[in-house]
Amino acid sequence: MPVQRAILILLALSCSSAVLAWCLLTPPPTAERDKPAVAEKEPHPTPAGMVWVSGGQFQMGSRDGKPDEKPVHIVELTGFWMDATEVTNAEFQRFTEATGYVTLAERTPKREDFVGVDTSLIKDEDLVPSSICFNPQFDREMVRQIRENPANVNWPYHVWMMQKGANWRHPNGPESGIEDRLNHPVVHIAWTDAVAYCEWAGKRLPTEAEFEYASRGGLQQQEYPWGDKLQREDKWLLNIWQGEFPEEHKVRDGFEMTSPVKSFRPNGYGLFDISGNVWEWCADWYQPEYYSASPRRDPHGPRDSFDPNEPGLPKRVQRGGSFMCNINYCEGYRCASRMKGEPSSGAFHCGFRTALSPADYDPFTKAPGQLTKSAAGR
Ligand SMILES: [Ca+2]
Ligand SMILES: [Ca+2]
Repeated sequence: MPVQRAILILLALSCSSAVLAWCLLTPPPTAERDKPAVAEKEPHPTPAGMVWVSGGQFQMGSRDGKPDEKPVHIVELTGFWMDATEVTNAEFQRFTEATGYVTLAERTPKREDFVGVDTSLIKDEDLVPSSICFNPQFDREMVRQIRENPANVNWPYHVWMMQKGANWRHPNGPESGIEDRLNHPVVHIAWTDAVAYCEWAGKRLPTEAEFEYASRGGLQQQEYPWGDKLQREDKWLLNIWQGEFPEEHKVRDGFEMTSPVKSFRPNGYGLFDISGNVWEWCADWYQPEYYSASPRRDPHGPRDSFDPNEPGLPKRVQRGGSFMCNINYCEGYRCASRMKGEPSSGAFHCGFRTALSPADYDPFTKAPGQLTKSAAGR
């Protein structure tokens, strides 16, 4: 599979490896609720399908988390609206029907699309539309042997595959469809695709700080959107993977892959699946040490990206984890957990939700996606 885009995705699917970050002035975790820095009332009627997240300050990052989650630092945010759910197949279908937009996974890649690899190694038959899926036929013995060495942090790469014909209309390949998944989150969405949807809808992707603030639902320095325990009385509160990944999939939460949005209770801000179900793109570039330099007020991420695992390859932030996340794999569903992905790559567990600032409200009401009743009714 000498396709760089596939490699980029596979690398992005792994958890962040060890990178240097400083632990400075780390406040102790508390169960206090965040206090608004400035009392902000919702300035306009709530857009359909969104919730108002009042501005305030919070402790971003994790004292005990991975290096790129440190240091914990105070961030102050202006209020914003955020979609209550991940963008669904039905919503994305309205967008493509209105615009004729074709996602990157549906387009035939060209050799020149693959930068930094020997394109002569790419076979003609591999230059077909495709996207990343889980490979249930992965070599279990090989994966077991690789995992015996803790230094092999890239072992998850061996359980993914480039699936020809996989895209948002066909999540598992050409034989699959979305007719019975219209209320599931759209998947196989590249960052570029998500931005195109946002522009049509008159909205934008959330910043990484907005996503974490929203994910915490008003709680302070808790592991999950509802508190510090993953389960409540043995009940699963989100769609992730139960069992030892990747050999054992117990599906205790009832969903082997995506779940219909709103299948689980929302967090304190009324946001559904802000942890689990599918990964969600953020606007920011990714840099593991950004927290050491982040501005306090409304941070928008670094000017460019840097991933020490793949220097020179651009990466945007992904948040929230997916139905593939597990405690022995990535724990992407923790509020502070960070992920990154190459912007032209999607996968069968990657989607997004949108945000909107009060300052953009008037242009939003005039956006193409809001001028039709069906689009406004999300
Ligand atoms: Ca599940
Ligand atoms: Ca999610």
